[in-house]
Amino acid sequence: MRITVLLVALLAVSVSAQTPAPPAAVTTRPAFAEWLRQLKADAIERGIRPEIVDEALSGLKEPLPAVLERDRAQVETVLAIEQYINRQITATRLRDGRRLVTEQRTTLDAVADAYGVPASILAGIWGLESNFGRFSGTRPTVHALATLAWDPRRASFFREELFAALQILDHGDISVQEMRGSWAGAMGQPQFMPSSYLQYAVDVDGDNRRDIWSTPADVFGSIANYLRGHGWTPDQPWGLEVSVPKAAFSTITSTIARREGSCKAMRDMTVRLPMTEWQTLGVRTLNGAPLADSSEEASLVAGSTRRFLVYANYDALLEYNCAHAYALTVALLGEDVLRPSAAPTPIRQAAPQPKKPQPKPGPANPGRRQ
Ligand SMILES: [Ca+2]
Repeated sequence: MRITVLLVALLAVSVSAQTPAPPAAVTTRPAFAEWLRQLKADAIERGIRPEIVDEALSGLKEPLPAVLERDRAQVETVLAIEQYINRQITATRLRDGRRLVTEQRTTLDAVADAYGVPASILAGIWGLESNFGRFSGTRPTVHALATLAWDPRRASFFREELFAALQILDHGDISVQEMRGSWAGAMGQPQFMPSSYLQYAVDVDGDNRRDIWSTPADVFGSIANYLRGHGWTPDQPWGLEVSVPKAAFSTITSTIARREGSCKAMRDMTVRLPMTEWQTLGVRTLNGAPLADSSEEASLVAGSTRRFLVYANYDALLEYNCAHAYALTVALLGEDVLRPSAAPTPIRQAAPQPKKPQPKPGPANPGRRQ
């Protein structure tokens, strides 16, 4: 095997949006009004109806300072996978999540059945992205994207996202006023960037609008469709938490290769091996039982204290946001909120301090959002 070291995975996020950019060519930046005039002409040339272009862009007088400030804030936070999980899966979030998921259970189950993506995964993403539909950002998307498209730092990326947002408005899915989300243009309860919306948002309730802002069926369907579009195999699990004795972990770390990939999280997991091989290496279920026979191959993902065997479907979660902390929290949060409330939540182990600084997990996947 080519690489012989398994990184003991601290939280690792490969985030182009959080990579410091080269010095901006501020001197060549046109005035916002002048830039906007050209943008409007380009949008019309791309086929957006002039009245939509006018409605969406004419009210914009200046870039949004708060958006520029957020974009420049390069916050480095030290968080291990376990710390992130513990911070996100709180008693309050579970209590509220159980209530909100129960309210939507029929819709959630119907979408889960239709797409072959477990309700727990849909609930986990819903919970993490929007606190189960309660908050999905209040920034006006067009204004935020226009600000970031005008700013030279990542202008071409956000310019395309801005045109995608105008396409959505042109189609009539949402009004300019209602099109809101994060400071970086991630929209609605799934926090889709406009380009992801165009590709993956779906109208499940049949009103001819793909409403990821306030229609739960469309929210769940769009998340499920995104995962299917990124390789989720229907009716297959994501993975499971396992126990790995110290000596076995040491052997695995020194002998099993890591995967390759453009995203750091992909490189912070082992290659896939048959479950029988993991069994031979000493990996067991959390309560020490032998691993179930499975034809699926799995990779080992290691936090500071917790270990997980993850199947191919886990990759689709990394496509949503390429960080193990994110993907594991989605899976665990979803399972927790769907667990009957009488059942105790597994006790989380206290997370030790990580060994080195890592970027904060956050608005991440360039394919989906920034
Ligand atoms: Ca709809």
